[in-house]
Amino acid sequence: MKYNYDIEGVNNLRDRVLNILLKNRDNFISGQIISNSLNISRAAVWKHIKSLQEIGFVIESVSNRGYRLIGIPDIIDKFLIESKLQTNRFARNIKIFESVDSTNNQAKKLALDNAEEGTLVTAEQQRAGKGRLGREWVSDKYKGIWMSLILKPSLPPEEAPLFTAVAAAAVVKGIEKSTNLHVGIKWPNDIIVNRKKVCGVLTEISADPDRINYIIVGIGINVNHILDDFPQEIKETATSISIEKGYKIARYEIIAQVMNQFEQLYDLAVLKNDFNHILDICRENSVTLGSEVRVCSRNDEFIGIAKNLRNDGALIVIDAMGNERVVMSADVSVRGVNGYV
Ligand code: BT5
Repeated sequence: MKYNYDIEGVNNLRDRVLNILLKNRDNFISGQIISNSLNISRAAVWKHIKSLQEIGFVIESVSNRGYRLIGIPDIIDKFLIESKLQTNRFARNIKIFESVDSTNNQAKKLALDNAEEGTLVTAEQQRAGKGRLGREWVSDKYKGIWMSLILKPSLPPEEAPLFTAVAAAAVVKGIEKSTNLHVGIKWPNDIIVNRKKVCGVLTEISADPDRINYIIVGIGINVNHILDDFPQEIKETATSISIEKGYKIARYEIIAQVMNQFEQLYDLAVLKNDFNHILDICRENSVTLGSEVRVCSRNDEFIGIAKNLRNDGALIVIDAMGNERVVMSADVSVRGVNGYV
């Protein structure tokens, strides 16, 4: 049998041992082969195997046959994410926290500290996860993906709202690729499955009058929650990927696939100035277009039919008088007239 140990770019020894096991997943590989290929002792190989087992990797060890990786824990691990990344820049620099106030706040600090575009901040738990307009985002430990991406497009600030559309399109495509689950977009920032919210996007912008300094795109995806994990206030309106699929899903794979899609769509938008493809994905997967919606802003509320997404990302709604109303995303919530969607 030919063993595969592509160790390029993997520096840490534990990760290099893991890389070999991953590449030969479900097959035995001898301790001697690992030790020879990494130029470390058999005892050192054993030490790294034990440390991987301690963080939840299920590795079988059989004398005369060696080691076999049979289970990967659901941890957010840099190396696991990288093993599925196909990007050049996005998530190549990752900062992982066990617990933070909000990954958007941490990303903002890094952006102010000159972090490069594509830097990703993730956390196992947020103690003060943020929704739009000061609302709370429930971010339980180990259950979901709470992450924020730093973008620095050379574009004027008027274009910034379009990046919520880029994120929504990337999430739809990324979830589909990693889990085969088809999800829809409730304009502008909710990702929906079976009429319930599985993900929310919070885009925060720092800009001068003529240019964007940075954009933080915060993405919260409910992954391994069961219904009882949600607090009473959102039990009726929230769902998770595993509730919809019926089994648990590895979060690292979803993170990587969302980043893969995000970079492709972002490059199309920013380098080729083509937002049309992204808006088409949003239109095709919209659960808002064609429906009767209630638009609520601070000083206005009306009911109408959502007609189209304009090229700048605004929603066109026809009100009861037949007038075309342009709804910008900044300060409104759009509800179905008979419930959440
Ligand atoms: C959002 O706001 O949907 C944006 C959520 C963004 C969360 C991410 S997580 C990583 C990053 N760091 C942060 O601090 N935030 C971002 P909005 O459209 O305002 O929706 C908020 C409303 O959704 C709340 O008022 C609840 O009704 C509901 N909600 C809260 N937590 C939820 C959850 N986990 N799942 C589904 N619905 C939730």
